[in-house]
Amino acid sequence: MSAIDDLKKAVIDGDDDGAREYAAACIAAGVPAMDAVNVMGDALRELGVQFQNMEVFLPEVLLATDAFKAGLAVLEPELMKAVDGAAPAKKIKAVIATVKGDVHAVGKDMVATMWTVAGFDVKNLGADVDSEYIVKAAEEFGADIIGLSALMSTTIPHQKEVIDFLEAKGLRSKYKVLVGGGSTTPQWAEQIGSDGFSKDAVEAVELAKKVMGV
Ligand code: B12
Repeated sequence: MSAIDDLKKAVIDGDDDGAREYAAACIAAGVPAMDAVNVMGDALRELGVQFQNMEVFLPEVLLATDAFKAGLAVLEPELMKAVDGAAPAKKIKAVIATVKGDVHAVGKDMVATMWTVAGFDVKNLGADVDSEYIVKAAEEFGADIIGLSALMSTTIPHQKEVIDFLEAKGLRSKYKVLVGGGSTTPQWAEQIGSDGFSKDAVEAVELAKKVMGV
């Protein structure tokens, strides 16, 4: 098996050491870091299907998530190198959170990583974050962008809640609100009056630069 296949298997197996080892092997073999990150994301999504079919259970998914994070930590410096020099002249400031009631953090963390790698100043507020707190944190941080991740059909309404909250406080025009995550669609993004949607972390960089006009 190639290093990238081994990496995918290590994530599926929830093998942190393996994920670190094969992430390093991918780098040594010249595999683009983003390809390696994407393959780990694929591994999690495949597990999600197995989880839905009750072929695996929550502990396996949790272990896989940890292995993903272990691999990502090794790949992060390479991601930095890949986009070095592409940083926008104006430092874009962004807060990002997974919305209330939703603990899924991996995709949001990937977006936070890619925004950081692209030279943005990013404050990652974590997962299961209250809408009011997200707005407060954006105000305190002086953010330009609020990124909202939601992976469940039951939690995407909280993306709208944040926008409603901004509107109620007269703050909506201060921020670009970008949304993403498994249950989010471009239609939903438009319906709730967000400023944009992206399906993955690489596109999230382009999207953020586009809405900021840089
Ligand atoms: C890992 C995982 C978990 C882990 C999360 C661990 C963690 N700390 O993150 C654990 C085991 C805790 C978990 C728990 C649950 N899970 Co879960 N989980 C998953 C799984 C397998 C993978 C998610 C993931 O990490 N994907 C990989 C990342 C890289 O992809 P991503 O998140 O989509 O992110 C990318 C893009 O969407 C985008 N993006 C993401 N966020 C943002 C934000 C912005 C601003 C932008 C621009 C872009 C962007 O960029 C990212 C990177 O490319 C999915 C299956 C799936 N198909 O997604 C189920 C899934 C999301 N889970 C599901 C469910 C139901 C649950 C539970 C309710 C299960 C239960 N019965 O207890 C609980 C929820 C608890 C809660 N209250 O939140 C369902 C949701 C169904 C639905 N549509 O509502 C899914 C789809 C599985 C399924 N098929 O049933 N889960």
